[in-house]
Amino acid sequence: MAEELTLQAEHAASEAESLDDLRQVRSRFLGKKGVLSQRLKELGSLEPEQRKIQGQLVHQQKKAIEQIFISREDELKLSLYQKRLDQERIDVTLKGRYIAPGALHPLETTVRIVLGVLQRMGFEVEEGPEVEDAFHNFDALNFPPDHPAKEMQDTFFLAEPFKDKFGAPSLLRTHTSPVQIRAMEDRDPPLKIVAPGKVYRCDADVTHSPMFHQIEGFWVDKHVTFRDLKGILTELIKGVFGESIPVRFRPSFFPFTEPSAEVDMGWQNGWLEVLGCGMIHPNVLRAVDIDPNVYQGFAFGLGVERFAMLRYGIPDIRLFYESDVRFLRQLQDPLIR
Ligand code: FA5
Repeated sequence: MAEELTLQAEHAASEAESLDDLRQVRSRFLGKKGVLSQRLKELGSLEPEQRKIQGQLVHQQKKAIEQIFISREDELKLSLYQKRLDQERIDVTLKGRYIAPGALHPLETTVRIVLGVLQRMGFEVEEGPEVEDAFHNFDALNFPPDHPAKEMQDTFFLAEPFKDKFGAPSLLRTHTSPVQIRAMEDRDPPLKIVAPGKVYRCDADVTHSPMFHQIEGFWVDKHVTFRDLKGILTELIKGVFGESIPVRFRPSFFPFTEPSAEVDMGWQNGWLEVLGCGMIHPNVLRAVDIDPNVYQGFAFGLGVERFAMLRYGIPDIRLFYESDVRFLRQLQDPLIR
């Protein structure tokens, strides 16, 4: 009878095809309510002499059956492992699939080149929000209340619920100059900051896009002069386009700078405007509680697309936004990361 139970256990264990099955079968024999526990309990009703003999037998049997389950478990584990090895085998002789390496967009490359030159001259990089209020985008920058740039035709105003703190609708910033205001509100001079980012205007043709990128730069300190502006911007343009590029400063007008200038660079036997600049207007400093009798500064804003078009010789600004890899691949700049 004892032999029979061991044979039954052996048979049942060998039938179990998974570790789960095996666990169930095992508890039928060895569990708390299993056959062997039952047998051990029954010993209680035997005579002491008999109990001793039977007890030894049941214990031996229990050991043997435990061993059966341990062996079967090892066997199952090994076969499952074998199965996994077969299923998950990788063919190392198979040729790898080609994953094209990514590359920076030419506009990003251009931004990094410009920032690199300015960072080497001590400018810190900072960013501002693309959704602005009229105060930071216009008023604090000394735009008069009726300035045409504020009109719906030129500026994208946002509908509810994007109201500024005065209840006026927010807008998509039309230039990066509001970063000047935010930085000066935030901290006292000296400030030497460069701020790249997206800007938005209702404007679209081969050289104008409704979304484009600008890089703002400004330096406010006690002794910043127009001479610093000229020197730094000349260095910037030569740093990006090469030493031999002719650079010209031409008087211009911006509400937030006085005097103001536009910078042209030599291009195809003529001149091409690449950025606006000037000495920060005293009213702008006053708007952020900086005393214009103590501090002065200069600021400039350049169009990234314009720089990129010149650098790569691209005739149509819209090519930058079409994500055509045949175009983008031609402009890869392996040195810029
Ligand atoms: C400004 O936006 C001034 N904030 C620049 C400035 C900053 C002046 C600080 C003085 C001090 P302007 O509107 O000219 O200026 O734009 C600057 C540059 O952005 C232009 O020279 C041009 O390169 C580029 N730009 C303007 N509009 C577009 C457009 N729709 N698409 C692409 N580039 C544009």
